[in-house]
Amino acid sequence: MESESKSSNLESRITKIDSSYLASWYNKVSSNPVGDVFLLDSTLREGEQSPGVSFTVHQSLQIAWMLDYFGVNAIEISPIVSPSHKESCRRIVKAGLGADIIVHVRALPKDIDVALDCDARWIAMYHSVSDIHLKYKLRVSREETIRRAVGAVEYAKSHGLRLRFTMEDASRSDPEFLNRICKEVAEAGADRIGLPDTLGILRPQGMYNLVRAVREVVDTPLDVHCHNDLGLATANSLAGIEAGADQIHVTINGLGERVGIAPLAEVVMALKLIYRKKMKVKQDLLSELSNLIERYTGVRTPESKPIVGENAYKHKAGTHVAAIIREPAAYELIPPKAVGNKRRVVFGELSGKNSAAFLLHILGLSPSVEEAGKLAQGLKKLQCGDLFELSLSEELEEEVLKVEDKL
Ligand code: HCA
Ligand code: CU
Repeated sequence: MESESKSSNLESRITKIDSSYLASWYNKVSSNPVGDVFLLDSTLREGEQSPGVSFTVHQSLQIAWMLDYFGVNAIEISPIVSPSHKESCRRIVKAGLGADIIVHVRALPKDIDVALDCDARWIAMYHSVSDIHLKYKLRVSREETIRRAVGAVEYAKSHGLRLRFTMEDASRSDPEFLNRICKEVAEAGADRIGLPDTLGILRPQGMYNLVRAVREVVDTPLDVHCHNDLGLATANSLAGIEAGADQIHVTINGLGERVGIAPLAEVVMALKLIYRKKMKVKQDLLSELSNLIERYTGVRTPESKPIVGENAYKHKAGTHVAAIIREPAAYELIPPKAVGNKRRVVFGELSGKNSAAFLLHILGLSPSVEEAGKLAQGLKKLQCGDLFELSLSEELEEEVLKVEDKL
C-alpha cells in the first residue's frame, strides 16, 4: 500500500512536469527508444573493484537479495577472485532469486569451468578488443583474440550456458575490428554482446555512435557499461539505450573500478522521469540500498549524490524555502519519500521570513509577518552561516507545509 501511494505521488509529480513545467517539451527528441530497458546490477562484481571495498559471503547474499527484491533484472557476480567469492557465487546462484544471476569470467575455458562449478546458467565473459589492451595487457594479436573469443563462446554454448560476450575497451577499438569480432561471437552463439566504455572516454553522442555501429552488423541484444571518469556515465548509458541497446549496467552508489560506473538510482529515475519507462522496481528502496552499501563498505555516500544523497532534498536559500512551503515541486523534481529520502531545511544566514515562520510554527508559535521577519533578520545578524537543519516527521511536515497561508 505504502509503496503504491508513494509511486502515485511520483506519477502526479510527473504529470505536473508534463502539464505545467514543459520540461518534456524541451526533452523531446526525434527518435525515442522503444521497448523495455533492463537493469543489470554489478555492485557485487564491478562495485567490489572500488578501492577499499570487499564484501563477505553474508553481505554478498544480503545485497543480492535486496537487489532482487528491488527489482533489477540481472545481478552480476565474480567467482574467480577467491574461494570465498566462489562460495558467494554458488550460494547466490542457488538462492532461487527472480533476477538472472550472471557469473562474470574471462573468456577462457578454465574460467568457464569455475562458473559451471557454481551451477551458473548465465555467464558473462570478457576479452579486450582495443589494440592498446591487446598489446600491453594481454600480449595477443587480433587474430588470436578472435580465435579465443569464438572458442570460449563455443565452449560455453556446448555446456548449455547462456552468455554475454563483453568487448572490453570497445570505445578505443578499431571500428572494423569491433564489427568483425561482434559478428563472429554472434555467429558462435552469444546471447548478448556487452559494449563497455571501459575508460569513460566517450561523450553521449559517441556512445550512441558505438552502439549504432554494432547494431548495424548484429541483431544480438546489446548491453552498455559506462565508466564515470569524466562524470558522463549516466548520460552515456542513456545515449546507448537511445541507439538500440536494451540493458544498462549499474551499481549501487555508482561504485566500481576507479570512480565507478552509472549509479542505479540515477539510471532508474532518469528512465522513469525522462524516458517514461514503466519499470517494476521498488524505487522507494533506493535510499535504503545506498545506506546499506555505505554501511557495508565504509565508503561514505557524498552528500551531493543525486537522488540518495543527504543534500538531494535539502533547501537553504530563503527564496527556495518560501517556494517549497507553497509547492514542493517548485524545487523538487521527485518527492523525497518516493525514493526513500528525506526533505530537510537549513536555517541560518540565508533564511528569509518564510523559513523563519516555518521554524516558529514547528516550535508551536503562530508568528505575524513582522515577527517572522525579525527572526530572519536576527539569524542574519549572527553572521554564523548555517546554524542547523531539520528534517521533519511526515505529520509535522504536513502541518507546517502550508505555513504561508497562515501568515
Ligand atoms: C573489467 C572490465 C569491465 C568489463 C565490463 C563488462 C569494463 O573490469 O573486467 O563485462 O561488461 O569496464 O570493460 O568492467
Ligand atoms: Cu567496468
